[in-house]
Amino acid sequence: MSSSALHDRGNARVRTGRRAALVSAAVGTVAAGMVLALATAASAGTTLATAAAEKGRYFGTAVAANKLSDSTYVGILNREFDMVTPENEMKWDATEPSQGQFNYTNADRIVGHAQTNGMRVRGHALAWHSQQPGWAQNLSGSALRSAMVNHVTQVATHYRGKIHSWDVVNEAFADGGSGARRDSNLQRTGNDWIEVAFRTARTADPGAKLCYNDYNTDGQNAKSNAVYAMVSDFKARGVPIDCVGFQSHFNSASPVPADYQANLQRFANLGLDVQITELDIEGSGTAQANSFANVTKACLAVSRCTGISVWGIRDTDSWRASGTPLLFDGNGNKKAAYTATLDALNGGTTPPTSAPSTTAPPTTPPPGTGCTASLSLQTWTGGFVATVRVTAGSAGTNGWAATVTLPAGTAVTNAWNAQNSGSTGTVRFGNVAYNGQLTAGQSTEFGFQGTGTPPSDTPSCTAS
Ligand code: G2I
Repeated sequence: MSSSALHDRGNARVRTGRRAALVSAAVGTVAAGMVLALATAASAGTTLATAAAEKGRYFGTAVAANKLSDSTYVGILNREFDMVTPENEMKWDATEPSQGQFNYTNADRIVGHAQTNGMRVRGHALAWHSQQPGWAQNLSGSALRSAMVNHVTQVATHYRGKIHSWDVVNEAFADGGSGARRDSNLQRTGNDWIEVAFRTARTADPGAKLCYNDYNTDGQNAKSNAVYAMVSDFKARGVPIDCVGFQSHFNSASPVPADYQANLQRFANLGLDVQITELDIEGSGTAQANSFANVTKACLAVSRCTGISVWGIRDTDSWRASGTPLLFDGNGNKKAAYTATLDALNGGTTPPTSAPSTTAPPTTPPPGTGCTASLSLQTWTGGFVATVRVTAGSAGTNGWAATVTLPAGTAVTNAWNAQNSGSTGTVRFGNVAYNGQLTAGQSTEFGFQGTGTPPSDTPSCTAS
C-alpha cells in the first residue's frame, strides 16, 4: 500500500456564522452600488482543528476515558480537536489484563466518542516495554513473542477500520549515545521483534497507518540516528511502516531542538509520514507560547508532517501537571500557548472576529447552486479508504449530504468528518456540526473506510 495515498487532506471547516455575516455584508454593499466578493479572503481557522485542517493537517489530543464525563473537558475536546489518542486505555495492561482475556471497555468509550463527533483515532500503543500486564512481564522468549503477536493481532483486529494511525512499537531505543535498542523483555526475544509487530499489525488492520513512536528523537542525535537507520532498513526490505511519531515532550532541560524541522524532514525524505504525537512543553507565558509556535511551524513546513497531537487538554490533565505544559489552564481557559499555536496554524494571522468592513475586489462566484462531490480511493485486497471532497455551489451551504452507492457485499466500517446513515447499499453521509457551512466554492473533505469492493460512481451531493 502506498502510504502517501492515505494522506489526510483535511476538511476546511468554517466558523459558524461567517457565511451569514458575509452574505448580509454583501447585501448591504450591493444595495449601496458597490461590489463585495464572497469568500475572497483566505479563511482562517478559529479552532485548532479547523486551522490545522485548512493546512491539510489534523490537530489531536490525548484523551482519558474517565474524563469524558467532565463537561468542561468534553466541551474543549469537541470544539478544538479532530484526532484523539487514548492516553492509557489501549495499552497492553489495559486491553489484556489477563492473558487471552481482552477488555476494551474504556478504549471503546474513547473510540465511540471520537466516531460520534467526527474525530479520528491514533491507536497507542500495541507493543511497548512499559505498561505491560504482570503476566507479560513474567514471560520471556518464544512464549512472550507469541503473546505479543497475539496481542497485536487481537487489538488491531478489534479496532480494524477505526484507527487512523497505530503506534505499533513505542520507545524501543535506548537513551544516550549508544544508538542501541533499549533492553527489555521484548528486545530479548530477538532483534526482529519490531518488524514482526509491524507485519502482524498490517495483516490485522491493513487500512491503518503504522508508526514507530519515540521520545528524545526530536532532533538529530544518536537515538534518532538509530531510529533513522532502522526505518531506512525497513523501507529497503519492505517491512510495512508508514510513519514515525515524535513525542515531543519538552522542558527547560530538553527544549525544542534547533534542528527540529530538519529532523522531521530527513525522516519524511525516507518516504513516510511524520507526526508530532505527544506534544507538551513545560513553562508559561511568552517563552512557552513561542516554543509551541515553533513546533507548529516546523510541522507546517514539512509537507509529510500530517498532524500534531498534544498530550492532554488542560494543564491539570497532564501527566506532569506541575509543569503546566499544555494549551489550556486548569479552568479550561486558552493560554498564550494556545493563541500562538492557532496563529502559527493560520500562518501568523489572528482570525477575524467579524466580517471585514472594507470592500474587496470582485471575483466570479463558481457556477451552480447546491454542491458537488468527488471521490478518491486507496484500495487494498478486501478493503479501501474513500475520501470525498464536497464543494459548495454559488449559494454556499448551511448543510450538505453526499450519497454514495456501494457495490453488493461492500460495507462502511468507519467514517470521519461526516455521519453516515446505513452502511451498505446507498449510504448517505451528512455533514457534522463543524463542517456544514461552506461559503460559495469552498470545499471540505470527509472520509470513510470500507470492506469489500470500493464504490466506482461519483457521489451525488445535496445542499441545504
Ligand atoms: O510518560 C508520558 C508518555 C510518554 N510516551 C508514552 C505515553 O504512553 C506516556 O503517557 C503516560 C501517561 O500520560 C500517564 O498517564 O504514560 C504513563 C505511564 O507510562 C501514564 O501514567 C500512568 C501511571 O503511571 C499509572 O500509575 C496510572 O494508573 O497513568 C495510569 C492511569 O492514570
